[in-house]
Amino acid sequence: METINACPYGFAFEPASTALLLIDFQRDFLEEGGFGSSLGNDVSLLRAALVPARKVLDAARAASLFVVHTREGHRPDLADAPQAKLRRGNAPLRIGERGALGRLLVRGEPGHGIVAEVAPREGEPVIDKPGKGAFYATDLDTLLRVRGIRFLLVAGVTTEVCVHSTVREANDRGLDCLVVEDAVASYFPEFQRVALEMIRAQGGIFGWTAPASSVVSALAGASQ
Ligand code: C5J
Repeated sequence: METINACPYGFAFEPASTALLLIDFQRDFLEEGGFGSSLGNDVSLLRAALVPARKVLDAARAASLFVVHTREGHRPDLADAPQAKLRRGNAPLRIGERGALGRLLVRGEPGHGIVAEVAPREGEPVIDKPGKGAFYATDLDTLLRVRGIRFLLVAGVTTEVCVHSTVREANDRGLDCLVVEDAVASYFPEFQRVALEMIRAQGGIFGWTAPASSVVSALAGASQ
């Protein structure tokens, strides 16, 4: 077992049973003209997570961890998008409508792609998810079970939406989850702070948190 210096206490993990999950690092959330900016958000707040996330990704690859990427989005005919989700909000553009990065949150459009900084490598699964949680209507659970994964390191966007939904679902499936504090990001600084607090409160009610530097140190030890 290896240990990451984490909150609320050390995160013990076995590298062979650990996956790095990179959630929705898509142009639609991180670039101007995508879904996030169409809602009036400042995408630069999310881009701050890219350098720490890349460091964790490099360390995870060097330690031969199972790396899985996710993307939020819908079929081009929107048949998998609930009306409630399509109707939600009062933004000038809705899911499926055309913006500067193509149709918002639609699979195959430029905005749906993962940004270059943390792009998937050959052999790393990419899970297309229609919801906020990465287990809902996907085969992520199967992929993790087949590999015998018991520990998840989590990076991605946004902290209080897709990261939280996924970590809560993973926790209920019996996985120990560590959220990398500076490799997740929110459009709302206050939500970022509180979302991390919520994970590790009450003795780690549904997970652990640690900065990328602590995760990278532990993974460097694991890859020797
Ligand atoms: C949102 C996500 N915020 N990936 N999606 O709509 O967090």
